[in-house]
Amino acid sequence: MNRSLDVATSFAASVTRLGGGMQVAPLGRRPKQRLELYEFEACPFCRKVREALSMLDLEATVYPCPKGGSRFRPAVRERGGKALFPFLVDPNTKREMYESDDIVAYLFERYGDGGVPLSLRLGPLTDAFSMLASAWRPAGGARYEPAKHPAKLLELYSFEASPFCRIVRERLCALEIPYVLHNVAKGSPSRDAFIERSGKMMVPYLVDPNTGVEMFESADIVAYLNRTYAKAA
Ligand SMILES: N[C@@H](CCC(=O)N[C@@H](CS)C(=O)NCC(=O)O)C(=O)O
Repeated sequence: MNRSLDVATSFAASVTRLGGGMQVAPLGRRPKQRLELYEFEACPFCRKVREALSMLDLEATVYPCPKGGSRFRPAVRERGGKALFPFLVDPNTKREMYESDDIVAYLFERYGDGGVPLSLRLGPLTDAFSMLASAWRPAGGARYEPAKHPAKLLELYSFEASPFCRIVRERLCALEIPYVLHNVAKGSPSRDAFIERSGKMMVPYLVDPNTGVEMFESADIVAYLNRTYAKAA
């Protein structure tokens, strides 16, 4: 896809959700162990959960489960009984959950101040706008593409409303590359540590411990992922 169109449709997806996942909400207790999220980028229900994670400044290990993918989908079927996404695992409470509304409510109850922001509690209206957001990029992070599997987890500094981060998450998703998602939305207390590490406040920022690469710039990151991990079908 042409780069300008790529960024424009990704930007449109964020605007359609009125920038949900741009700004941190009131925070509550912090998890000791990292959450785990099985999801795929194009799924509108998964987006609601990713917005919640950004707003609550929560990290997660993301296991991408694009359609046609075989890496992590079986684990969800085994653990929960069905291949339905999003699927959240909270090792701190041993909760394993389907259903985006239940997951969002759980996250704000446990890690926020209990109140779910309006943009995420409008039921069918929230779903409709999240579906519209996905509709801008129907092929983005929807289907599996053959890839090599890195031994160590990649790390991505991101926040849900950033159109540039979405472009990178879509690629990680299609290639079924699991990663640690560090959310650094506006107001995030994690931003100082991120700036300390990377040198400036800009996302997406990819860290690949398999190759020692650490980089900014969504187009360069996508090219790096393609070069390093994509396999011709
Ligand atoms: N009510 C559920 C709906 C979840 C749902 O329908 N997810 C779709 C993806 S958008 C799914 O998992 N489909 C099965 C598949 O992709 O194989 C929720 O809000 O979490």
